[in-house]
Amino acid sequence: MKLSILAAAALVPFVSAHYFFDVLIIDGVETKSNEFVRSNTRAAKYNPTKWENIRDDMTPDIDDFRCNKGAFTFAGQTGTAEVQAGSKLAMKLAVGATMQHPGPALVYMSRAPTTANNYEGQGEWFKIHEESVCDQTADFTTTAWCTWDKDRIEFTLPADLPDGEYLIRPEHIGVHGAHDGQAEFYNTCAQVKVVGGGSGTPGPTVKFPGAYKRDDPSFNFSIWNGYKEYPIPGPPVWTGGSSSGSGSSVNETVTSADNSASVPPNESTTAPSPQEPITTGRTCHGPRRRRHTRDSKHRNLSPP
Ligand SMILES: [Cu+2]
Repeated sequence: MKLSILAAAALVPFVSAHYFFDVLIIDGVETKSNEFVRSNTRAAKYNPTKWENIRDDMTPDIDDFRCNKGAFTFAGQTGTAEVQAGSKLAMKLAVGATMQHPGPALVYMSRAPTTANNYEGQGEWFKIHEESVCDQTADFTTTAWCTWDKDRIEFTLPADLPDGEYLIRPEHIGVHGAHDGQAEFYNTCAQVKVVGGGSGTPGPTVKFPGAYKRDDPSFNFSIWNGYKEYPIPGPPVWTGGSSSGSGSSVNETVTSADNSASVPPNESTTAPSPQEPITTGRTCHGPRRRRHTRDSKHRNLSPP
């Protein structure tokens, strides 16, 4: 079936914008753009990472998925912010963008063996924050999602975090095209030195790449046809204490024997139903309202 771009646009009634994180906010105080956040080498810095219809060569299956394309080449020129365990941080988008894609936001951390500006992120990552749907009664294609139209992801560093240098990896995932395998990943890394921390053992941990699989239910999900529970990707959030989270039993601390916990539910992730919107097959983007920042690829899609 062939639909014109205009007809497809009418079926996909949400505003789109691409974006990237560049500012770390510490206890409400904004630092400078890329002062503590690694930049990237993408031709268009705001492009998402995808499995389908990829922009440049970025997919979630390559090493650069840790901090975004070429980010490690900026590590040496990026500062490392001293932050107190237990403090409130945020990661803010560049150039006034807001998260006008439906989907979850997650924040991961990984401890550097030496210094943060010398660390590629190949070690273990644990999750310290996640948010997805905040209002099930709102429009599930837009405002139902906690991060909708916000310019930042806010989170708290666990007080139990051991002192040391870490990477912080904020991630927003646009799932508007996930029914078609086109989840969009927006992420980067900030460099921090945690002080005043505790003696917790963060976990469960995952690695990037590896934590996300193309056929995970989280990335084969439809926001169309009303609310349904969203399976948040990655391990459970670590809030302190032992490696399997607060209040865990001894048995749960054995990571190798705990694989079943990380296996996605064996639910069908079949093709989208015919009622779902038909996209143009090129991008997630239907209607153009010129919300993209300098995304010339999309400029010509405006209805005449
Ligand atoms: Cu998009």
